Amino acid sequence: NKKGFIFDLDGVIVDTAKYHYLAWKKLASKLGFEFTLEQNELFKGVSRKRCLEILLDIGGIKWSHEQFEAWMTAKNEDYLAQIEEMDESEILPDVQRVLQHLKAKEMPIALGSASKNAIPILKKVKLLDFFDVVVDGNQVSKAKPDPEVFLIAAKKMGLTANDCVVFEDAVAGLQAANKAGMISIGIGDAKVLFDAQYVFSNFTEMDNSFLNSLLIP
Ligand code: B16
Ligand code: MG
Repeated sequence: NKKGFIFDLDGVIVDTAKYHYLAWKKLASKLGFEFTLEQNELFKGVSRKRCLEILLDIGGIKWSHEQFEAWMTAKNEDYLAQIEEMDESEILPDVQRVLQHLKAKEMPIALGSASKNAIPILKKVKLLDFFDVVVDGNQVSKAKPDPEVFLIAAKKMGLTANDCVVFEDAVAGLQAANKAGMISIGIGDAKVLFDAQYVFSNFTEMDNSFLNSLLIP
């Protein structure tokens, strides 16, 4: 009996939130307002387009379609420049141990990310080979908290939603996992991630015996 394990990217495998933040902050300051780390919390797991809509709302900025597209491009170019230097040292603690353990148990592994830059990032940190299936922002039309991204991942693994486990750092992502009928595991602060069925502050807190307990039918 196989269980599929679906990993979010930003905030679960690597901490790219800080690079997204710097790029959004730069755009905000170009437009003449401040963008705080606290506001950046709202951007986690949220699509690029939705992030820009929220940012322009925060700044009270009116825009045309052309400007919107140009700002999206500018933000992404800045972000890509930031992640250019990424390497394995940016993998979050114990991610490799968890991936290796699941691989050794021959469990299918998928990525379920809102990012359109997921594949280049996985290549940079040399983890792409662990993934049997990658579903990213290029393949989904409905952003988290819609369960689409995780349902596509389950389908591609050949599994039903009930046989999938999702690791997520964002509230929207956990809600998506719950809606999909999957086991939702929050990685981060339990006070924020109360939608999750289980919460661990990071993977070092999650031992292999917990992972094994998820494999029992
Ligand atoms: P991109 P995840 C999400 O990734 C990020 O958490 C979110 O902050 C970002 O806006 C979104 O990806 C889109 O990223 O601009 O690279 O397409 O957490 O779902 O892996
Ligand atoms: Mg995330």
